[in-house]
Amino acid sequence: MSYVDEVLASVNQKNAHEPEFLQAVTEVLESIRVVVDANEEKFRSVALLERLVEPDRIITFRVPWTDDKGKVHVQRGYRVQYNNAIGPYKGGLRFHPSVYQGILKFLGFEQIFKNALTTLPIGGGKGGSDFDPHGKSDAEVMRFCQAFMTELYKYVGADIDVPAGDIGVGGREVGFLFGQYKRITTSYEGMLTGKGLTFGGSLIRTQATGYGLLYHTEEILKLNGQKLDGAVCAVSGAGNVAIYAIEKAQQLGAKPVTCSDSSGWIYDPDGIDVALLKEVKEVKRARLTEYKAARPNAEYHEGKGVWSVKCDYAFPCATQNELTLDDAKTLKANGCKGVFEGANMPTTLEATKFLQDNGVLFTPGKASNAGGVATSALEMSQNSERLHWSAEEVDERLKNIMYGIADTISEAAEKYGMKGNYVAGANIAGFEKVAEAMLAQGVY
Ligand code: NDP
Ligand code: 2IT
Repeated sequence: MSYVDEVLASVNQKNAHEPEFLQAVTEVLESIRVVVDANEEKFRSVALLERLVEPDRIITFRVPWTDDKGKVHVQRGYRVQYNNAIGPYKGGLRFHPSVYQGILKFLGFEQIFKNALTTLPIGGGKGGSDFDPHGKSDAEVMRFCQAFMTELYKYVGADIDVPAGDIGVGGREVGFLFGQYKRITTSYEGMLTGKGLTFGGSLIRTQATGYGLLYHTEEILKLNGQKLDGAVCAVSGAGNVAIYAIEKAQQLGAKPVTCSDSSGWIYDPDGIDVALLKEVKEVKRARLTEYKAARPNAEYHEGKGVWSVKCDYAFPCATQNELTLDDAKTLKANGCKGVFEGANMPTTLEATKFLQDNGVLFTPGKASNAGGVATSALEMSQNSERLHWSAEEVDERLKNIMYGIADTISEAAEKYGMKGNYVAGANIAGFEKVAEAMLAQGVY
């Protein structure tokens, strides 16, 4: 049995109840097979793959918090510190009822390769809780965040592990988490990113994942003789990533016509009104029915459906496995020429294969959504030197990082005879950097 197959069999056996984690590991190991096969003895002798797939540690803790009526609730909190071969653990916190260890292991594992692709010195980690911020008051969210950090503070730090936002964790939550860390430790340090601009946050971090996704897309399209200008785009999600993807797509001359949340989706033939979307989602924290109420020409539908709309390019920006094989077939039939992942692993393995086999450009989240964590690393740099860079400077760096990632994954795919397979390109380029660092640091 080949080394890759052996490790895959063991991972499947040991983690049978974590399907998202198995999906992420399968995708990565299958696509680095060519590199592993060429170095089989060297890698096997130091158990490189076994060490890569096993997190350095997983911290799990109880999070008790009190609601506004005085009732006490208990949530589970986690931090998966996956791999720090190239820098301190770095990755977001997700607050969503679907969170369990398997989701955070998949996200932490993906983060290792994503962070390597940014070229910045950050390792991979992820954390979160099964807490659901929807419908909670600001005071409830604050008490939950304070309780969460009361445990987490022991394990994080500016040179140890630096969390940030993800689903359900934005500027409000990061502020509460930072306040509690500061209170407990009396230390004022950059141990979280995505902070407010008045207390160490970086300009452009809020916009970075969505903007970065579009910079990345621009470059991939350029490499393939296509362009965004005039293109109709389908976007899913209506959160941080989706909103700023829509904003940048418009700035680059494209026309995004959809967005969605967990209740339903919008088709706005005139193009999404991004100011209205921000008002509904960022200010009022309301449902998309409020968007429809203010836009008579727009359609609102319950459930799932953004991939049924005719578009040139698709940007899944909500959650994992939201774009299935059937969706991929519909997109292709409707003339879609490219799918660029804003979310982490939003496309199923079958859908990815279908798109790749049918000439649809496809880039994986670990490459195309890396702008968020890259800008987080820029926030860490600013915190370390106690300086604040201008929006232009951060945006310019973000742009160059995203163009660079597109070129890197394209070249890596070509080098191994898989031209245009950006999944393989991203996994190989990320793996090569992490593997080299792990090999140099001995067995640990
Ligand atoms: P937000 O919480 O800001 O927004 C998430 C959006 O997706 C909301 O519109 C939400 O709808 C919808 N959504 C979430 N879960 C589901 C679900 N199970 N079914 C249907 N819709 C869902 O999160 P982000 O925008 O920050 O994150 C979106 C994706 O991007 C995630 O995969 C995340 O891991 C990834 N990502 C985020 C980065 C960041 O910097 N924030 C960086 C890189 C990747 P509702 O409000 O109704 O739940
Ligand atoms: O998935 C991701 O890359 C993020 N949620 C951002 C992580 C970060 O540390 O900024």
